Amino acid sequence: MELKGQAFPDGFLWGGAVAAHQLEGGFDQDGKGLSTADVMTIGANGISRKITDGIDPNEFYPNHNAIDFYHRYPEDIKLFAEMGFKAFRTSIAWTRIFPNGDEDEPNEAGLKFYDDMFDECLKYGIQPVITLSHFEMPYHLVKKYGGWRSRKVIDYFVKFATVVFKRYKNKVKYWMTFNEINNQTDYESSHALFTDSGIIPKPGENNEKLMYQAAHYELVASAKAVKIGHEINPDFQIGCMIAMTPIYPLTSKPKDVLFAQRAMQTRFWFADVHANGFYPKWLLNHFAEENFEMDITNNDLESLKEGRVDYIGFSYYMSFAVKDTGKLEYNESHDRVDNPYIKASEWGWQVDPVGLRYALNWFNDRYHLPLFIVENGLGAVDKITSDKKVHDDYRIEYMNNHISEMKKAVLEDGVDLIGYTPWGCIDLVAASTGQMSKRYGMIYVDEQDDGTGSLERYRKDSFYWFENVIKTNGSEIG
Ligand code: P53
Repeated sequence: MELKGQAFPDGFLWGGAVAAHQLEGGFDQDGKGLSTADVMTIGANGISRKITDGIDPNEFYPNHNAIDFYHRYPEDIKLFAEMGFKAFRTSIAWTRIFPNGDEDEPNEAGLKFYDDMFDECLKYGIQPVITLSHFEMPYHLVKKYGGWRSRKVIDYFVKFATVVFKRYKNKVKYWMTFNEINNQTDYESSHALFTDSGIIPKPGENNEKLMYQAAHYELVASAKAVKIGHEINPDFQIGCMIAMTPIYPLTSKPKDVLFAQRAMQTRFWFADVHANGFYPKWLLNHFAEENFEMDITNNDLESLKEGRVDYIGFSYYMSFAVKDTGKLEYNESHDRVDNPYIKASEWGWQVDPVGLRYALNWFNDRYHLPLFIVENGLGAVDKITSDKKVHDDYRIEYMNNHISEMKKAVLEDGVDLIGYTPWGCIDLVAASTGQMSKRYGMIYVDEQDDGTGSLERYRKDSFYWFENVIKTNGSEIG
């Protein structure tokens, strides 16, 4: 099929994506409480961020001020409107609404901030697309309850969700519950359990068991929120958010293929529970095999059934590969191998546009639900010229190649895709490293890793390129 000249379906949601803690700053403004993102220091390429016990005055915390979207959002949203955005994905910082997480009443100043910011989007016809928990939760819930170790946190989350669903029921249609809930599959990494679940494992604890229990509570909380959301506004579309990294077998050796299949099951069972409303049997068998005494009640199983998601939101940056290890259990922190057919980014992320078409078809075949690409992009070092230009042809190439594969999935394969919101449409603080220099944006922000800089915004070459993609509804992409 000749793709050039054909447009995406009418109403396709082109836009951009960010998360509250990575761009807002204002970490202690207007009653906001401390969040898990506020106790993570800066790292570097290959060097993990530290998680400190509260705030250490000798450390630098890049999320505290981030890019100051909290005060500059009118200017930034104006730039998004100039690019032609139809949708803007961000998250609500739980700690602006419930500073400690366990209060009875929400913080009005925090609610007002999102009211005003959403109005600013709607003024330009930009739909806010909202994640409820994007890699952050009140730090108080971590200190008092151990984060998502505790079943109690389900109620606090559901309360938070209910308050914001009611407040914004006429301003927001598309919601997601937990960002990249499946990132914690990498439970041995230094902070996947903390960013997803507010958990700091103690020496001798079984991280895998911790991960499964926390994920279970989150899935129940998500399902309860979905059910309540639909009662508040039946038009709500409430999705999950999965970090999609296809996992390929390194060769066609049957044991490589079988292992890759189990690796996919291990990384994506979260989506099964979100979409199907029940646990896959292989996983229940695994819990029994490992003697994980999981706290899963009959009421929980009922909730999971009643709160199935409306769509699958997912991020797509890269693919993985694996080969037979002589056992079937996949350990994400150890079992990945380099794919010889793929080049990696400067940060070691294996860039694979074809994998996006594969991912779209995989989700479509498995769940038969609408899909929404809510993150995609290239983290790269940008150079700004003396006349304030950024010639980011590498970013344009990355996006062009991904949109081209996405177009094939939609127009040739018939995948039902709601929209495409590339990550970090404006430069912001990287989640994994805390760096500003790992830039994704189409808008350059003058800020360095140490927080210095004027915070001025500049349009990159990719800004004008994406503006044209949106204006032509993708019809010039081949
Ligand atoms: P940064 C790992 C793998 C795939 C996506 O990531 C990931 C991560 C965690 O870093 O996170 C998502 O900023 C996440 C965003 C994040 C973005 O990808 O580490 O939802 O918050 O910023 C890019 O380069």
